Amino acid sequence: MNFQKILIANRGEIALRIIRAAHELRLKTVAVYSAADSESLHARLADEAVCIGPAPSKESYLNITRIISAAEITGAKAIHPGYGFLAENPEFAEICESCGITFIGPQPEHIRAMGDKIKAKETMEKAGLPGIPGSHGNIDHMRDARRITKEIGYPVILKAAAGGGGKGMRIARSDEELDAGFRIAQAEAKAAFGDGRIYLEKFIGKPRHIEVQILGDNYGKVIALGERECSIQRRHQKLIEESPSVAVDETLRRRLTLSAVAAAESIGYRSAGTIEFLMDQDKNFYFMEMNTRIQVEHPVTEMVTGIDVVKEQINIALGDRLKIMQEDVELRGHAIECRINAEDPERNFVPVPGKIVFFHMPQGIGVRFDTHIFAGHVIPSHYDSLIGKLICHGNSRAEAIARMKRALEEIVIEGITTTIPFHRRIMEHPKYVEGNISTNFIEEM
Ligand code: MV4
Repeated sequence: MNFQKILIANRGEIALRIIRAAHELRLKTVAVYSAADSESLHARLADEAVCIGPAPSKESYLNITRIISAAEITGAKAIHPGYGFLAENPEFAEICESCGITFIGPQPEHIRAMGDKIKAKETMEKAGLPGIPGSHGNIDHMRDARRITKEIGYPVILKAAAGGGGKGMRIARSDEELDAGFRIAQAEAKAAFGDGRIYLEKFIGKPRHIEVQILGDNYGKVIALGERECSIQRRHQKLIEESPSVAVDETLRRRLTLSAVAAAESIGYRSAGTIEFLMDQDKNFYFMEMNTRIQVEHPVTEMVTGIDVVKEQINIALGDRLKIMQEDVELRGHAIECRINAEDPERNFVPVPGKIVFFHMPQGIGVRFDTHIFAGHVIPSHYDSLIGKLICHGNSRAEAIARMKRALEEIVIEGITTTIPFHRRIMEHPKYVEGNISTNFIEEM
């Protein structure tokens, strides 16, 4: 609970984001990097940098022993995991604590509970969040799947308990599809996660993905920082996020945030977290999953609340009390984030690693670009293809869109193909401009 030096167990833009927050708090930083990242900005911006292995993640950013060793050698008494890699690995959080290193995140039992999607749903329903109608717990036999479906009606969706983020899901619209889907889903879940447990829900068509950012301290206080609309995604990869959501008015926001806060309070959640909801076309909302990490899209929340979420997360880990009062959280204006990936939208979004030969940073009022790229940077093929997050803020959604279009025209990344032209198309799309969006937007555009 007392540390002056943080090790960042991550790379790319989020490693930079965490290093900056730590330096503002006058904390020292240690970067870890793989052989593919020896020229990376995160290794240069940190006070110290330790090479932890070769390029493959398993031998570097996922290698717990090497990361703990780097912390011990440098005397870092805290580790921030960022997102991805080890961020939601409960064993890693436990090992940190048993080595006397503060894990900057929630308690291992909360990571574990939310990682099991059946347990998460059960826990959150107990805490008062509405769950999507379906099986309570896992289904062992086909006849149970049939019985529950008789009660709730088709279409239904089968999900893996160990899944999440869309992995191992199957939709069924008839008894035949349910029979086949059940067996396939079970086999796939067993093969992919070593856990064949499956649960069933009513399938909600064309929903919105709306999530609430929360912060909980070590003394039982939880606050909500408004919602994010994350419906613009492709194959379960978010492309654009915004805050607030056009589908949420003051009354609905109060209900969403009050229930998210009550749920997090009732489980004694600590650190930054996100409660994800599915919202149907009648604006009913249901608990979907809880993410127990800092998320890629946290900057849109920062831009509308003025709150540095990473700094708050570090302060909470230091044992500070949350000083922000819920009444003081105000959403000012509108923020949109476009994820810029090194991918080719013309070729089914295949990753296109390579060397950036020229880079111009978009700038000006209301523009933020969280990135680790620079001219001369070579994007390694071993990691995800996110190369930057363009976040634009405006007094209104229309102004945020106008700024985003302007910034997407101003930015120059030469040498590789990126998703920038695809984002320009979305910003011009009448349905996007109207705010008439759902998780089906990309496939329907
Ligand atoms: C659903 C659903 C419709 N009905 N559950 C996808 C990711 C995983 N977290 C859960 N997901 C979904 N669950 C029911 N009962 C539709 C999706 C879904 C989705 C959800 C959020 C964002 C994008 C999505 C894309 C396809 C399907």
